[in-house]
Amino acid sequence: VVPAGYRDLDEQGVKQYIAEHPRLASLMGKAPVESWTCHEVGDGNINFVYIVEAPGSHGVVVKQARPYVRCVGESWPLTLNRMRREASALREEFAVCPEHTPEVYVYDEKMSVMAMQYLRPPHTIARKLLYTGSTPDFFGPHVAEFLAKTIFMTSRLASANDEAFRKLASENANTEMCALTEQVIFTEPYIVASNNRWTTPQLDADAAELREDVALHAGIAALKRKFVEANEALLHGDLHTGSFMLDLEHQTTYAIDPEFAFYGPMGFDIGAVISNLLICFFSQDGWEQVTGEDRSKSREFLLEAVKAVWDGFSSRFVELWKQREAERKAAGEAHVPASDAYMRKYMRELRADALGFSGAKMVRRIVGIAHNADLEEIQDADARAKCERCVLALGRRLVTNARDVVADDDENGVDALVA
Ligand code: ADP
Ligand code: SR1
Ligand code: MG
Ligand code: MG
Ligand code: MG
Repeated sequence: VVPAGYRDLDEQGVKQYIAEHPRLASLMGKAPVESWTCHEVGDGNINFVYIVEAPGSHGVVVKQARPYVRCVGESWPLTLNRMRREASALREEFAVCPEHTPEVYVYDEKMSVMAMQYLRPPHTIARKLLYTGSTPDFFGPHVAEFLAKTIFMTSRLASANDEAFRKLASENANTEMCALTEQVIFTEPYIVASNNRWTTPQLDADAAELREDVALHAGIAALKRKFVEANEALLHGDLHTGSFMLDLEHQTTYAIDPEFAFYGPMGFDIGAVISNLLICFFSQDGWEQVTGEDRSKSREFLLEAVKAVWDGFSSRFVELWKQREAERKAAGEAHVPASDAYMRKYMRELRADALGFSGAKMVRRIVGIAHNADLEEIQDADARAKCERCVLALGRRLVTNARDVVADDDENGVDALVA
């Protein structure tokens, strides 16, 4: 339902909108409106994003959700409620992890608009930096910190009481956006669906095999069940490498775009990041062929980043958990303490969940509606398909068998994932 008073903004309309909102206008400094510039920069699948700048000011980013999916058009209507969910999630993330979250200035329900901190150049979306050969060592540790803080601090493990937690989980269900994820990640890649696409004819047989693979179907059903039924923490919900902006010069990392935020299984966000790093890893063969460059440093970096994300996440998460347990004890709460053995078991299960979800996210990026530029930009279809087949093979292995992969990984490290 489109609220009364809603209108689509264009570049002129955005400038006028800012001028009419004192909080936003004050961020534009003293330069007159006529000297402001506004550019639509949305390169994502779903929304419209405008950067507004004025001489001598920090500028503002304005994001508007229109009542449909941008990359498809008006034939795919989509809830405007997503902008409320995004603003609310950014505020939650900012409260616990301001160093990796842009500040929200204004959320406007009627216009389905959010104004936020402009992450100025040299901030750049991580995806292209990574697949073109950058190796920012700070990225993995920053992502680990973001994941540990946002996941732990919004989980029941940190919550004051179970009743408050249940209330938050139901208020932040984001059902329509979750339904989209259920459709495009957990269902369509495994059936005949008009949204699906893949590198054809090279992967025609591979896509057909996915539709007949009973073990794979059992694996994705178990993951979908967890996605729908688990309410473990407030998740970002769409944490691919296009949702991180990096400044290589000042070594900063920000997570943007949590419009899919919901209370779900912790492994879903962790798996999203890991899958995107692994997709980038597998794309490097293709890029090597296209550019003639040696990408062994990138491959090494990407595997190290996967390790840094998991190891950094799990050690920080356990540290936060132990602090919280100590607080509960000091406060004399009626609480059964979590033992080290229980924490170890919890983290092992979480790792298997993360790897399972990362497999689902790998499969969807090869045969579903939304693909990754890491692979999509490789123009030579044979070279691309060769990389994509590796992504599919690992995705399948992780969806069907993440628990065994975790055991193997314990012995042989992260290299075992891509062997
Ligand atoms: P969508 O929901 O459509 O995927 P995103 O939130 O990912 O939209 O934004 C699309 C693009 O807009 C990003 O890839 C990035 O280039 C730019 N962008 C978004 N937020 C900011 C920001 N706070 N500062 C600078 N650029 C941004
Ligand atoms: C219509 S599917 C679009 C995809 O883009 C978003 O960023 C999410 O990943 C979603 O699945
Ligand atoms: Mg996006
Ligand atoms: Mg988005
Ligand atoms: Mg593709």
